[in-house]
Amino acid sequence: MKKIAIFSDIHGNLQALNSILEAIDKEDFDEVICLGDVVGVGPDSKDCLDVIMDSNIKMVKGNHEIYQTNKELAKKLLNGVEYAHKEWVRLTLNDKEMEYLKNLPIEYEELINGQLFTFSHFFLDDTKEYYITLNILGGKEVFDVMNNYETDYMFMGHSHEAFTLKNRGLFTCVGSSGCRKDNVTFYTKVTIDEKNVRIDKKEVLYDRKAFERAVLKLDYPDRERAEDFCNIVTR
Ligand SMILES: [Mn+2]
Repeated sequence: MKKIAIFSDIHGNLQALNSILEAIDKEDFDEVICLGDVVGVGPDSKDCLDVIMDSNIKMVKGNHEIYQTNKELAKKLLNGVEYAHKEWVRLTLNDKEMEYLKNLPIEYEELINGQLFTFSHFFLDDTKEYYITLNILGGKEVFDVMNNYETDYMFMGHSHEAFTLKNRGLFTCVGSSGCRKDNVTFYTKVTIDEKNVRIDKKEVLYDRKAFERAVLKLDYPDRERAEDFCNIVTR
């Protein structure tokens, strides 16, 4: 039997990250995988990244990590305030952290009991270098993309709402653990044995008040996005 813990889209929510890792620590997982977007949106990108770097967690790149390492692409894709936010995050990161981001894989694959497991922040195009922007629940388009994936199980993030779609393989979006609207976050527990693959969402409480304080004490570019995604009332 193999047990894997997965989470994604922490987005600078240090309180949620710490609570998830504490919960994961209590169980004997064989692997812990973070599906990207550790940085951006919330107030504590650098600290969250340091926690991941100091752990044995396997991480893949999300678009927010790509924005940090590919300035040209960030310029092309982001509007003024989004770019200002990216630069604000960038100025907090040192060379070691930037090097870590540059070296992250975009996809991670593992063969378990003869079945292929794919871990990635989002759907990738044929070059496996860039991702496909699509409305993730947009019907036929999504199924066309899934048809190009030679895998049995895929786990991804990016969409902040969790969902599972069945095609040739089983595609699970684990959702965002950092952009939460209350004091509950979660990780995904995958239990794999000879016969079954079981996927459970495990809820975890985190220090919501400390998170809100961390957002509100800093006046950073595009803070409104964090307020909006996390339902933080400023007045
Ligand atoms: Mn993303």
